[in-house]
Amino acid sequence: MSSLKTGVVMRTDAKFVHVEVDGVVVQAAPRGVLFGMDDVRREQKNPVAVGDHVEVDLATTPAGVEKVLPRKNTLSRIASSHDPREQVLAANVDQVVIVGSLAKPKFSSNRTDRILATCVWQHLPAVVVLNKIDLVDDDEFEAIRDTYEQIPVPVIATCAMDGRGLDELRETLRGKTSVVYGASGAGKSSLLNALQPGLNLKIGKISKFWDAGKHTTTFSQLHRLAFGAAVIDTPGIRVFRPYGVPVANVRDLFPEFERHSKRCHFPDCSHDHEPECAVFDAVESGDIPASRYASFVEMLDEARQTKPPVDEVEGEPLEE
Ligand SMILES: Nc1nc2c(ncn2[C@@H]2O[C@H](COP(=O)(O)OP(=O)(O)O)[C@@H](O)[C@H]2O)c(=O)[nH]1
Ligand SMILES: [Mg+2]
Ligand SMILES: [Zn+2]
Repeated sequence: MSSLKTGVVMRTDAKFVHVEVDGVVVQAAPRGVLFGMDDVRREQKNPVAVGDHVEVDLATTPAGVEKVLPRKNTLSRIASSHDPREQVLAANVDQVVIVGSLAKPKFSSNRTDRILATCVWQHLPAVVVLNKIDLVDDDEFEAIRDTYEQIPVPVIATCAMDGRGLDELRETLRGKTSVVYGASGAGKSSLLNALQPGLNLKIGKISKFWDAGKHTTTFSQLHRLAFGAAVIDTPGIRVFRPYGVPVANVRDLFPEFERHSKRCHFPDCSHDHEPECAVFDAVESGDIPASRYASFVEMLDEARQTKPPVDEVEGEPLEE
């Protein structure tokens, strides 16, 4: 009988890949062959990611990850400003749940827009969760909610403290594999703990939020929730740069620009310097929120500066 089994990657750390095989999590070492197998993989920083379906050999000690099965999709970014390779944060996911706190830490439209743009690029459905609604007044909350609903993206308002929005969040997660992404301190662990008492994810202390480099979660981990959901808790990544977006495609990552862009004077208008740009006019008139346009311009500039990937072996910390 073959000792090869198929399993799901629950977590990766510096040494081991934690693979769920027949309901049990085993630690396995990736085989050398997985590094630099083909041109695609050589440009990836990590050959195995959370959510991957892998073949493991349980006959060796430690067990070995022999093969990564074809992926349905990935959530990826450029590894860091010093490492242009693709970093796969999760594979085989149904949606990305973007948790943004409305206060403490302050809501970041730039962070939210970057991950949303990545979801458009990678064809991943996204949901925005606006957490800590107890900390802001209605006007502030509604302005942010409207910005995302007009894209359109579904928005759920939550408070991990008093339970508002948790039923809606539970139904959104049920039956799916979701990446839960957000700033350190946004309340990801608090929300997951509230949905499943006993999960016992570590909750960050408020005083640590602004202490750069200190995060309670330092690796992505897949959790199975008893109501029938799989969630991948991600570390508090600061800068999310989508991988492999050509300059000409950046504008497509902001779907609400589309209905205006037909009226731009130039059919290939980049919406950042051309005269008679209908997208720019829409920003001026308030039809497109200025925060969205600012994120777009920043990502466009970044795409223009991105050099083609180079082969680099040096390890980089996950967070930046
Ligand atoms: N006021 C308020 N505080 C919250 C809420 N959700 C989380 N927090 C607090 O925010 C801090 C960070 O939460 P945590 O779950 O560790 O955030 P994570 O880094 O995204 O996992 C903790 O002190 C929580 O108690 C909320 O809805 N309202
Ligand atoms: Mg956390
Ligand atoms: Zn234009």
